[in-house]
Amino acid sequence: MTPGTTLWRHARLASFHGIVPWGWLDDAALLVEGDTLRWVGADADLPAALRPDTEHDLQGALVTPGLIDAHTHLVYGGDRAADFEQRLQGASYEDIARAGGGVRSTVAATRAASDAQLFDSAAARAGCLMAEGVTTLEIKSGYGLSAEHEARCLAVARRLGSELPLTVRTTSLAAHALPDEYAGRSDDYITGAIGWLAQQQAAGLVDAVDAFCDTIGFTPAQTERLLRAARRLGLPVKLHAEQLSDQGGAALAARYGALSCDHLEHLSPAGIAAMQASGTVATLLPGAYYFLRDTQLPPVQALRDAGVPMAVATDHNPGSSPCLSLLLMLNMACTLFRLTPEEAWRGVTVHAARALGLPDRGTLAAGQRADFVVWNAEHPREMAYRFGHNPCRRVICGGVQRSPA
Ligand code: DI6
Ligand code: FE
Repeated sequence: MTPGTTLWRHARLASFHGIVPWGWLDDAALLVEGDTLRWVGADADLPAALRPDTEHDLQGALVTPGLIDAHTHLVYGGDRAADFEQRLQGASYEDIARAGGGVRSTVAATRAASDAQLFDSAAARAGCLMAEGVTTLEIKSGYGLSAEHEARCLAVARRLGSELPLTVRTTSLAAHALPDEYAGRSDDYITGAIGWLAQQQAAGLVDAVDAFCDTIGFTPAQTERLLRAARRLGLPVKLHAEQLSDQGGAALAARYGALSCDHLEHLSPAGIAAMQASGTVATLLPGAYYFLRDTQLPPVQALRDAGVPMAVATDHNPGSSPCLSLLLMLNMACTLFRLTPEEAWRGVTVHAARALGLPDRGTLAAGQRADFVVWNAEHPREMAYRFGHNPCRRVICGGVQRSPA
């Protein structure tokens, strides 16, 4: 059976396709067949013979690609509101982590949570992101830290993708923190994590591999062992790199063809050059920068000068970025990191897609997935300008309208 065709007419379109700023078209039409865009262009150029099954007149409403949150840790138990309180009483993020709080307290809460609790809490969080037009979401494990609990968290993330109307990509982040049972044996832990990876892949649970390469995470040598194992299994890699210190993680990940290096506040010129050479995306996470009250800015101008594509994501996690608004990250990428509104938008669309290795989305053009958002706004720069405001009117995900018209 041929899937139905739907024609969306008279959109103000920011397609992020081609060389025009914003991929802008004043009066555009989009023809959707099944889950794919068949034709996108000026309304005046619509082929005369077109006979769509359904037609909508958008009356000049703004349309953009569906938003892509390319870095989240959405599946976990509990919260860290008490850590937040301690930080306000003077403890640093590293102090809390070293004292057994931080990531390890979330690991305990995650292990204690049932699958249903993990699913329901993550689904509620995904719902907040989706309400703002997110159609593709990356979810990392990293709060299970054992074969059983890492696989459980990845399975919950996979189930979110099959039960909710959005695409979920899963990333194995067993090398997020050292669990207590491996205290003093971090090399053994990495050996274990490498073994789990093959099992996770055989179970169809993992799309990419990530690690936290930093002073309170894993060393470059340990990170490299994991990245090498991932590549041997044919899995793409990403890295939490240069967040709290410069470990040379970005250059290391670039050698393994990393899809993205993320955070990057302490990224060096050598790291930038390596990322440029390997075509690695720089994923900027203004929520963590803000929430940890960091003062070291990522080298945005140098990344821009080098032509390294920049993505922007929430880094949603309970410890350093309990943020559930990708639209707020657009604003913070501009106010805190000085991205232009168009750069910030490209960061949650076309460059976010690249950070996930998904060339079929992030722009609106013939052949791309039909993931798009209709907004109560005139121009996408308005979403970078306002904050605490959600003008999302309707979301079409894989050709299917998600919210009521
Ligand atoms: N960097 C971060 O900012 C998060 N993980 C990481 O590797 C923080 C995770 C947490 O505090 O729970
Ligand atoms: Fe993260």
